[in-house]
Amino acid sequence: MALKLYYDLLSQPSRAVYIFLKACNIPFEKKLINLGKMEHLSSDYQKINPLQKVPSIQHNDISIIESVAILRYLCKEFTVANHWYPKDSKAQAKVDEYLEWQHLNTRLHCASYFQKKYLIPMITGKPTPPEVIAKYEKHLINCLDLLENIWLKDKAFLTGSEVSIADLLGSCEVEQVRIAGCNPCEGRPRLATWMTKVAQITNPYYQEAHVFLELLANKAKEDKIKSKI
Ligand SMILES: N[C@@H](CCC(=O)N[C@@H](CS)C(=O)NCC(=O)O)C(=O)O
Repeated sequence: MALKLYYDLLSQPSRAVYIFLKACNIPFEKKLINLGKMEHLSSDYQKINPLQKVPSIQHNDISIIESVAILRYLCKEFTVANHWYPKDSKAQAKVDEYLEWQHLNTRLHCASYFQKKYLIPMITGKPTPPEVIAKYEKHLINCLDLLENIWLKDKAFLTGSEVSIADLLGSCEVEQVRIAGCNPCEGRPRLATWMTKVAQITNPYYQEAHVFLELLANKAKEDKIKSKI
């Protein structure tokens, strides 16, 4: 069976896998699972991903869920440049360090901030109380500062001098907070340079995957300016 990717480009890990497949020239069939239309909750999709989340892939006789597992599988199963997930144990362990860390850090704090400040109020029509947003913002700021001052302190990319799957997951996750009106790069020059580099290396696909996000982020920026007038 040809490779199939089940995804929604509003999902951070979906964008990372989508950009990776495109940047590595791996042919795949696009299977859009529209989160806004609740398509991830259908019984058909539940057979592919019992957790009813995106992304997932199907390849030959296997379905794989979880973006980290998917990206590692793709790096082993297809011919891709070594820098994405180095074969050398030491270099690979450096990429793995970030992949393990990000679940309870970049992923948790960027996604939680996005959900509390933007997604949940948008769905329910009820704004999150400012003191609750402040709590999530504190965690977010701490996490972005760790990216700036620890992970990117002395390296061009999160885990070394070359781009890896860690950078794709990281950058797609950080982009998401822009929809909620946060500029993650403000006061963080290393983060800004790093995100620009990840985009440059994977363009035009990075841009393509972020078209809708850019629209939402620009709207959030305009709303912020208007609220100050
Ligand atoms: N750890 C998973 C996270 C997957 C995930 O939470 N996906 C979100 C979109 S970013 C989703 O499908 N949410 C739908 C829901 O929870 O109902 C991964 O990295 O693939």
